[in-house]
Amino acid sequence: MAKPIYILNGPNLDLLGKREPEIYGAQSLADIAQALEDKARELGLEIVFRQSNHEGELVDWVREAGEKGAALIINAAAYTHSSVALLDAILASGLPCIEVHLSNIYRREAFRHHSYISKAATGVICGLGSKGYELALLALAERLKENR
Ligand code: CA2
Repeated sequence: MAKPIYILNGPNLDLLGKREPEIYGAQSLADIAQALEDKARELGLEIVFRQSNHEGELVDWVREAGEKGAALIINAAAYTHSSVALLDAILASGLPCIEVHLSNIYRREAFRHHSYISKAATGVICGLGSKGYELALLALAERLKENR
């Protein structure tokens, strides 16, 4: 069986749909997961979709993705701006990786303008809301097809 695409989400993204809809949209994380499951089925892909509030757990999952997955989509949330550990794990995984942010981090506070993750990312999508995850999945689907 083909390896799945891991879609990992960082701290506080479990609050989606409950707070700050003007920044992050009205959809819950479960809504986003469902839409991505549907899109993945259309594309003939398997996904593993997870969220954690803990940096170490995210590092463990990136390492799991490196062993069992074909590619990685990650919204590391606030760890984007602080985590060398996640950067190192993504680099070590050797996976194609797309970094996604719901909001346009460059229109926000200066501390959100720097991403440690981007150094390991094949591509970065931000500011398009949950559509960003879908576009990342499409891009990886094409890439994986080319490399078959
Ligand atoms: O825009 C994004 O996707 C972010 O990764 C979201 C992070 C933020 O720290 C990054 O700078 C940009 C925050 C995720 C918190 O999500 C919430 C959702 C609803 C209510 C409150 C927080």
